[in-house]
Amino acid sequence: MTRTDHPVRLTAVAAPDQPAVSPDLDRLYRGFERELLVPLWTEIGDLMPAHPRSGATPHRWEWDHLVRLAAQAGELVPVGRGGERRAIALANPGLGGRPFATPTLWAAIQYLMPGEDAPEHRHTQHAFRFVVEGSGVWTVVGGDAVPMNRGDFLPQAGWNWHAHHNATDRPMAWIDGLDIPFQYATEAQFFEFGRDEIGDAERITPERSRSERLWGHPGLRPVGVGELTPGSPLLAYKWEHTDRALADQLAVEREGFGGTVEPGHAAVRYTDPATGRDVLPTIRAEMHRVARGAETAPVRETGSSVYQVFDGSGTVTVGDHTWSVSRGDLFVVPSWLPFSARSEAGTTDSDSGSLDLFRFSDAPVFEALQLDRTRKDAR
Ligand code: 1HN
Repeated sequence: MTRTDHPVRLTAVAAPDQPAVSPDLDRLYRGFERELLVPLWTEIGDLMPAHPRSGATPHRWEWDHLVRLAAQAGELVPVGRGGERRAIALANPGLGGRPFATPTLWAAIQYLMPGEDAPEHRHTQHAFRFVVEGSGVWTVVGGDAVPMNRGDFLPQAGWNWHAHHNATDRPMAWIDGLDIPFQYATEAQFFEFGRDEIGDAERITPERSRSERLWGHPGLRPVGVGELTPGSPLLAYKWEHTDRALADQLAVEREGFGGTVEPGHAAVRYTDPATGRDVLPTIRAEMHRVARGAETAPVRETGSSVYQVFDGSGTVTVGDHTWSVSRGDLFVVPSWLPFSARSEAGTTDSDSGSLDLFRFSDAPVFEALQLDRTRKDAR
């Protein structure tokens, strides 16, 4: 290997915490380079910062731009073996053009044309779908066809076979969240192709999946179901339940009995009904409702999040970026940057004026490793 493409480059610099620059120091550094050695004194600020400094940048993607491009892809790009999915990932501008929304999380818009199938496969990456608009696609997980409708959250733990089919005459878009960047760093991923065609018995369009009929009753566990695989056995969390939980939480608060995160800010976490824990081993998912005129206090957390506006409009602040957001817009909150949200009063009388934010994060990883920290900043 020639010196110019040598993987280790060390430059002696004049700085108070660095050794004096001299020809001898330069010779020492060339010796380090030859032997592929890096001294801690040139690196410590980067390796051990006083607080998290994310490489990811706060960024917002506007939903109508994403949908327009996804619809063009629907016309031009077939979906089938190899590419597997017509999924278009958010690439954080701080992460070198990789299809990574944050250092640990993948987020994409996926688009399926009328009558199309996305072929069956499985992978170790944990995944979910969230539907901000539309309906008509069934995701078939382990042979169980699960309908996808606006507001539904569909977790899908790693290593389950899955395919999607659009049984209607309209295209449908939704978002996918996966722990791809995290698993990429672990170098522990596996992937397998499934059947090229899903069976006719699975190309059905039931209103409720088997999983929902078994697991979708609050506080009631089916006694006869045996050993479970990791992740939630409930494959769809329906909007009607999420909506009612948030509305009830705000009503209980108004009656003076608390129950919210902070005044005017209700939130629910999607949990595994068998364990009460997070819905996926590496991903936490929540829905937040900021009531009309309310504002959340700025919070910093280790780990990163991706948000999608489910309904309403408002203003969100991430570090020193502030954006106006409305239905479908996505944005990222990198580690340890303060985040706050404010709802905007609705424009019509029928509009509740609240801002509903779907959030997913890598919190289960940080909690398992005892790296989770939260700080509420003064407003
Ligand atoms: C995948 O399997 C899906 O099943 C979505 O819908 C996005 C991104 C990378 C690799 C596999 C899906 C994906 C993916």
